[in-house]
Amino acid sequence: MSNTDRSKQSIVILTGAGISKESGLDTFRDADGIWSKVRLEDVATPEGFERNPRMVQDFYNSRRHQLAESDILPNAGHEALARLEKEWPGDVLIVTQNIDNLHERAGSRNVLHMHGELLKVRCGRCSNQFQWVTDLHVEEACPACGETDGMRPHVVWFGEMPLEMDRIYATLERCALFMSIGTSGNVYPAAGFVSHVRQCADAHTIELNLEPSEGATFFAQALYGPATEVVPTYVEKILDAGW
Ligand code: BJW
Repeated sequence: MSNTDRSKQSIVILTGAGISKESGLDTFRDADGIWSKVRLEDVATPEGFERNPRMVQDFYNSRRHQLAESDILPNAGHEALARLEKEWPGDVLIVTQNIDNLHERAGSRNVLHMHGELLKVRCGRCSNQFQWVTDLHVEEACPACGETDGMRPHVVWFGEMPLEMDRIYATLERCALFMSIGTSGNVYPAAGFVSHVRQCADAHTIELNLEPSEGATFFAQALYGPATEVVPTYVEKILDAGW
């Protein structure tokens, strides 16, 4: 591949909880994952929030606290992707299902959080969003409209529409490389991105994960191992010789 060609080759990277595991954040569906401790119906659905807003706010407040702990840091996987964005002459977009901010803290700038962001909240009454680093309380007044019954974490629960879908699909359709990192392939629409790419783009597809995901057979290539090892290795290869 010549440098001129590279500048036209865009890369889309889907990330999931597995990339942040070695930074100290739990995945969802591994044996010790979040869903082994709390029921997703209780904390990750609009119905669960309606039933028990305090339990849901407590769940996200404790995850917000954990993200602020001094030992929760970007790892070599996040750092390699930030390096790729800096050094690859074409566009690099990270579409993350994660609500943590470890990609940004590693230096990535082009990041879409399709399932929302832990450090943001929004008002269901007036739709304004706010940066939020502390606890969010039940009956918190909205800083914009003042209503006390609309504030919620800025996250996407089951049954809700993920964010930025038009932009994501448009970018998937013109990419040359689609990488999926640290996601089990259980949750749609993200789990369907690889099939969409294969239908709509002439792209190479690769999964980097600890183990084969639910959608492993849809990828042209796979590298299995911890993200802190396989991601830097593959990024080095791309920058050196392409895919
Ligand atoms: C490592 C590692 C290491 C470990 N290194 N790797 C029937 C069929 C199809 C779809 C549906 C259906 N019924 C309902 C649906 C739709 C539903 C859905 O997909 N349900 C499934 C359960 C079937 N989806 C939705 O409702 C979504 N909305 C929607 O579809 O809207 C309609 C629509 C229509 C048309 C177009 C577009 C939209 C919304 C989904 C919202 C998901 N929300 C959550 C919570 C977010 C907030 C929070 O964080 O609390 O998002 S659930 C949770 O799962 C979270 C994650 O982002 C998401 C994905 O999990 P992820 O990242 O894959 O984690 P794990 O734990 O599953 O996997 C980790 C992987 O890492 C594993 O493979 C490990 O091996 C690996 N790993 N250590 C590398 N060191």
